[in-house]
Amino acid sequence: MADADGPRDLEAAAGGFSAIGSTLHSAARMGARRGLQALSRVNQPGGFDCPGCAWPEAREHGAIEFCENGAKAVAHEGTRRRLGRDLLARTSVRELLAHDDHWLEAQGRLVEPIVRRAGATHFEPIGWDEAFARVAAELRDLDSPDQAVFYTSGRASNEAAFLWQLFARQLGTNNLPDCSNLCHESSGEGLGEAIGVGKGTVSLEDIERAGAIFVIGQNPGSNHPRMLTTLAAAKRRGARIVAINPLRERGLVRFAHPQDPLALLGRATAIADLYLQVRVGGDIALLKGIMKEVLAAEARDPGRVLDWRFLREHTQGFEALRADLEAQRFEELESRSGIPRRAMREAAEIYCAADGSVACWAMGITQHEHGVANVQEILNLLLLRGNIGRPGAGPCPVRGHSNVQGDRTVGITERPGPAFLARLGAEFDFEPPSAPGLDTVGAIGALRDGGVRVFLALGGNFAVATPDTQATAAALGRCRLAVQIATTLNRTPLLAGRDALVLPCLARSERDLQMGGEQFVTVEDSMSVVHASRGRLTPASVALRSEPAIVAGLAAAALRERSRVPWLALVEDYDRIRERIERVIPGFEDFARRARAPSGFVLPSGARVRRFETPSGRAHFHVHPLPEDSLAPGRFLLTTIRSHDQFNTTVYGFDDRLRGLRGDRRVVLLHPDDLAAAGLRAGQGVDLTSHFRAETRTLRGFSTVPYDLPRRCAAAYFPEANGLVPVASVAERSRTPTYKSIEISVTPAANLE
Ligand SMILES: Nc1nc2c(c(=O)[nH]1)N[C@H]1C(S)=C(S)[C@@H](COP(=O)(O)OP(=O)(O)OC[C@H]3O[C@@H](n4cnc5c(=O)[nH]c(N)nc54)[C@H](O)[C@@H]3O)O[C@H]1N2
Ligand SMILES: Nc1nc2c(c(=O)[nH]1)N[C@H]1C(S)=C(S)[C@@H](COP(=O)(O)OP(=O)(O)OC[C@H]3O[C@@H](n4cnc5c(=O)[nH]c(N)nc54)[C@H](O)[C@@H]3O)O[C@H]1N2
Ligand SMILES: [Mo]
Repeated sequence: MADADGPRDLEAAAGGFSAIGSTLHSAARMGARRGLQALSRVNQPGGFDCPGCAWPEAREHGAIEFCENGAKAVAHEGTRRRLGRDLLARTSVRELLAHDDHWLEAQGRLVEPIVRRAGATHFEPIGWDEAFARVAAELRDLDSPDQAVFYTSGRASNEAAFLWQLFARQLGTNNLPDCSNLCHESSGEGLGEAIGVGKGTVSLEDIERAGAIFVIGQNPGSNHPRMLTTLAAAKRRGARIVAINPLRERGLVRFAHPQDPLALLGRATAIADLYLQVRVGGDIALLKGIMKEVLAAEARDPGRVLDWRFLREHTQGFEALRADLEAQRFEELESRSGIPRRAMREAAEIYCAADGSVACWAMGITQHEHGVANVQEILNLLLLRGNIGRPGAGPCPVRGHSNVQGDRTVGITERPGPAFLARLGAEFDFEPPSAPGLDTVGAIGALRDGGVRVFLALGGNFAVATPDTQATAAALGRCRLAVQIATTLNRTPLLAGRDALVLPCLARSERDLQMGGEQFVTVEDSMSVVHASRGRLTPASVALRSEPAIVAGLAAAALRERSRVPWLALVEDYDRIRERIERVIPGFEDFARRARAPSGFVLPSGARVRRFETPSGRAHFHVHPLPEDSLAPGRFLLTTIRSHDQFNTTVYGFDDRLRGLRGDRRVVLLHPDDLAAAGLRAGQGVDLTSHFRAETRTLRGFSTVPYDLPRRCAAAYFPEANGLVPVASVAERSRTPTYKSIEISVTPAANLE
């Protein structure tokens, strides 16, 4: 299906020459030899897991398995720049805060533990033992263990994360918020209720076999580039692809594989057969419209469209869904979604003609007030034709951070189940706390109210990734001690109220030497494949410690005789941690051996074989009302997006090649007619004001970009726009911030003279 394009078209495709150039540029930043050595190890057996996204590796190894983004992530941690003592001695915390995050990250790798002591203006070096002792003293001084919060970002390995949650629970708290609360929580919630497991059910082979692939609210060209290889291959063997996205994202339109010789000759593969530019927040209306057309097809051809046998044997709630769909009017669905009925029908035809359908989705679906409902409407569509638990079919929430799924599997959650707690308690001979802890949004509130005195983070950049940047910064300022385990310096520890400790760790790509020899860790990708990741590069500094070693050091110092866990012995040889994981978490039988298999192993899931672990034993349809249309006249529904030149809060550069934007990320994308109607010009300076209940928040210094997106929608970059998102504006049930639907007004820049 590949169609030939001229060189100019190729420039406009995702991948292609520009991606190669950008990749080599990244490698060069590490020093050419070290760079290429590192890149040749990414996602290879015996190598390390790409610290970029969570898209699975192809099973046949030998192929080069990294992309432009992976190269950037590897180059970022492999940089030769070091954030040394001299810089910290001459730059006060206040001065550090005056720099943006791009500058902070660009100072390079941390080389030793650093502390800002109460009352001090600067960070200074501190020894590991003293650092651990300070944290221990502060934790022991708490009135209640619930005054501590243990945040986790999804790059942490299974081994580090398992020890982290054990530390928190032995201290006595379930305050384990994580980046997943900001990310796929709506997927976990929606899937869990509908099919009994909060994960996707498909494998790469399923995508390779699917007749139709829906890519909804996801931008693989920027965020999961290796997925485009899979999609292009699916296309070539005849699969049909439907993209649902307010923006026409390049990677979903056409793709040239940077390592494909044909691409070098000027060929790109067209990806989407049907591109539905849905209004921001219009997915429920659109999915209902598509499902109405599926029911209409069934009415025309009774017994041939729906999978009646599957519906009878394995599902519950179909009649209620049908009644709801019959009551919906197409005019309403069209105006809410912005998609004409004929396009809904076309999507339904593609869906009904396919033997198996896979639905992939990401943040465009989850980060809405109706995120859980969005997910369940996707599941409704899949269930109608039995598209789950058979080859070439199923739900596929595409995860972000490379081990965010694994972290949840090994116990990073603020709401642990009783069975898990019982096994954890039995294994380590203690009584784990059962009361639910704080999630990420809850943690911001508790910090603000003075209920959190110690904030600890295993990676991530809590202050910048969360909503309401100003308010969250102020909230962090109320804790007594912030402890950040990190590879680079970011804003979060700079905002701590009194003391701040930054504990520098080894990066994924670096050699991890413990008493028991060289170690590897494990991660789980988006498709439940667990495999080893072994760093090979020389660490950025001799003083760095591994994440498991830092967590064990902290726990041993803080818990002392209160804990019967042999913390330090566990990290001498990570197989000892894996033995414990095996005894606590189902599905990890024979973990140490299977972790060494070149392609790892797949965690079992009932839903994959149509054994739905819901109370009824069936998969459930869910009926959700159309969300109210509450956008006030003259306002826009803002969505926040990523570029390929960032990894979340780490901004590598200011270009967005794939969207044709250069040099500036403080922009707001609007439809040209909306710009004109508002009396605004392209490139004009504007202020953005968000409106939530009676509250407003304003960010200044943005400029307008006319862009191809639906009327009354707007887009701006994460994290620049986070100050507009109210902490209290969260998804129903999953409590994910509504980063993808914020009501804003756009006004000419105020003259501040
Ligand atoms: N290069 C790079 N790679 C990354 C990351 C990164 O920052 N940079 N981050 C990683 C992480 S943690 C994650 S979670 C993933 C995120 O991966 P994605 O979810 O793909 O990333 P986003 O840019 O947040 O937004 C996704 C898409 O949703 C669309 N969208 C916005 N609103 C709506 C809506 O209402 N409906 C629909 N249907 N679509 C909508 C946007 O136009 C955008 O194309 O990527 C991971 N990979
Ligand atoms: N407006 C808006 N906000 C969003 C989103 C959005 O779409 N829109 N998306 C949300 C999503 S999906 C997510 S996942 C969150 C991300 O939230 P987080 O996971 O908290 O943030 P990151 O930016 O991924 O974290 C970057 C930091 O991780 C540290 N780091 C890097 N590698 C390592 C390592 O190997 N070990 C350790 N210990 N630290 C390391 C570095 O110091 C770096 O500064 O942001 C959320 N925020
Ligand atoms: Mo994410």
